[in-house]
Amino acid sequence: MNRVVGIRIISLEEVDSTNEYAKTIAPDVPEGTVVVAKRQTAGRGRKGRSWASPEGGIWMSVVLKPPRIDPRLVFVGALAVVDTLADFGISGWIKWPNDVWAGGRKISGVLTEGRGDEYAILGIGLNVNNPIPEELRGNAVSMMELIGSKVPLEKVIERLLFHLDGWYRVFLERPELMMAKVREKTFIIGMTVRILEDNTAVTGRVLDVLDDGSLLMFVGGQLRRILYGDVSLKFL
Ligand code: BT5
Repeated sequence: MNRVVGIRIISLEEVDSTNEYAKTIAPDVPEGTVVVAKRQTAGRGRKGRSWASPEGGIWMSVVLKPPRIDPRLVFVGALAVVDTLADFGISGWIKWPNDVWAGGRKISGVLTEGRGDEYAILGIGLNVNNPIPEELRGNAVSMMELIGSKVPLEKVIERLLFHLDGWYRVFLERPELMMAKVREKTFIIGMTVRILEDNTAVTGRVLDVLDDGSLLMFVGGQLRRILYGDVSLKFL
């Protein structure tokens, strides 16, 4: 089967946000086109939060055109990051819905955005050799920090593209298999967490990640399904 992710790569020195750039070119480029930048001046997280993107990390967006836009696309990014980390001896875990953690801190974030059924942008930020800003140090970590030496960035990009391509294929053909892997790699299962859903806080124990990507929780003696809109999750 032909490769999809990475068939075309646009490398930039600096950009506001690779997701923004990818959105402007999305209608005119083939599926699988990748935008990668050395630095972002206005890297974004969800809900307009900012994403620190100094030189040395991977700031990348992939233009995808699946038959149907499905919010589970976020897991293609998260699993590809987990597998990429494993290639370098780092054990990474998914903090549902869109973070990857390693060594107890956040090493990567995924931001999916779409336009109807026309296209989806899968944005991935991965701390590799970049410095972590002072204010994030307690919660964020880089591959370099975990390994103890600089990591070849090109090699990490190459592995990430390889795994993105693989997981995108599984997502298209056997999404339930992808979700089985997500379940295996989600470290919050069994933990008590607090979730902020549309400004309403819900506290409970996480039981499972369901096949549709939602979180099954035990809240106040009842089962609750949390859809992964713009929720933020805190440990208790
Ligand atoms: C995310 O948002 O985790 C998604 C981040 C996606 C970034 C990529 S980079 C390529 C593409 N282009 C973009 O403009 N964005 C995507 P969220 O769950 O909202 O988390 C944001 C929070 O993570 C911030 O409020 C900080 O607390 C924290 N954070 C910011 N920069 C970080 C970093 N480099 N490493 C770890 N944590 C960070």
